[in-house]
Amino acid sequence: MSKPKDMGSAPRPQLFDFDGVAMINAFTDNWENVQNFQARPDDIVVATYPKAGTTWVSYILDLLYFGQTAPERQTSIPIYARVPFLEIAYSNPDEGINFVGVDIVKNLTTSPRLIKTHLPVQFLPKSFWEHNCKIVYVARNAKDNMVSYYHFDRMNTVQPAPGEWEDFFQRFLNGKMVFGSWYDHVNGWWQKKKTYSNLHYMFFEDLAENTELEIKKLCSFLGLSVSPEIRQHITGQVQFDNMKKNDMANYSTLAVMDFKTSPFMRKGKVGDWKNHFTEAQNETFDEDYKQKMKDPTLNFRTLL
Ligand code: PPS
Repeated sequence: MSKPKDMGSAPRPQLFDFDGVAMINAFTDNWENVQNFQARPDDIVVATYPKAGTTWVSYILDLLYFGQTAPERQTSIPIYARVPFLEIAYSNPDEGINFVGVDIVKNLTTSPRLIKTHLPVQFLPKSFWEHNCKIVYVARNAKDNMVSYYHFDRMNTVQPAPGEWEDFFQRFLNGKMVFGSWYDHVNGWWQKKKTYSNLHYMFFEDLAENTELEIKKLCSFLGLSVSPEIRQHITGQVQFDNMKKNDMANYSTLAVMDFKTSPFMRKGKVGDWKNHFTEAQNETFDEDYKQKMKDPTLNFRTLL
């Protein structure tokens, strides 16, 4: 797939308020079909705020379920087709792109279906709850999440333009990001976990610290029996450097992303915020964080 000719100057979408959550058209245009989506009891949802480790966990899930039985899909189907993005509805006829997440999920022939969403908890289609589907939520500390999102908005032409870092920083604190406030998102899903037992809440930082242990916990949640050898093998396959050079996992096949500006697999680190935040920004951030994050049971690590 070729890159858009005028990628640098392509018009960027505008944010608007959607029931209290900042959104862009690409994620609301197919709203009714998304909300009426019919889940199956064995569907597995991977839910995240953007840039929290969605692709990492999607790839782990795909390997756990299909790595042994359908190894060919690892070298032939991009991760975004194996684990479709439920709410996306984006088309660009010039580039031959027509992504309607709901339809892509419906056309999956594998079982279970692995489904990606960035929806805040209150927007998840109700059929998933009714069928008591397993949900894996991945959260990443706000500072690194913000930095990753900034670089993503620079390189992804279907996202709003990030503007200057200082402005982006402020917008993130104000929750004016696509899919809304990080604070509301991670909190909303955390509160849900208290009443919905089929929700496994993971942290990017834990995955970075001990990937194999996190895979083990994930298997236990999913009820999967996976041998230590296979678990170790998957741990190797999903290391950052391996995913970065894997064209079926690194998004290099998507024309709307400008890898010359920033790669999708950028650094994959905990603590990169230190290279972006000024001291003043860090103080502002920490003060604001205390006001917004009141639940003492939800703790993030910003360094390992
Ligand atoms: S998206 O667009 O919301 O689906 O993006 P998402 O996949 O959630 O997040 C992308 C960030 O995750 C990093 N990543 C990884 N880090 C470490 N190890 C592995 N295997 C890995 N895979 C993805 C990716 O590099 C992005 O983070 P940054 O900090 O920008 O590098």
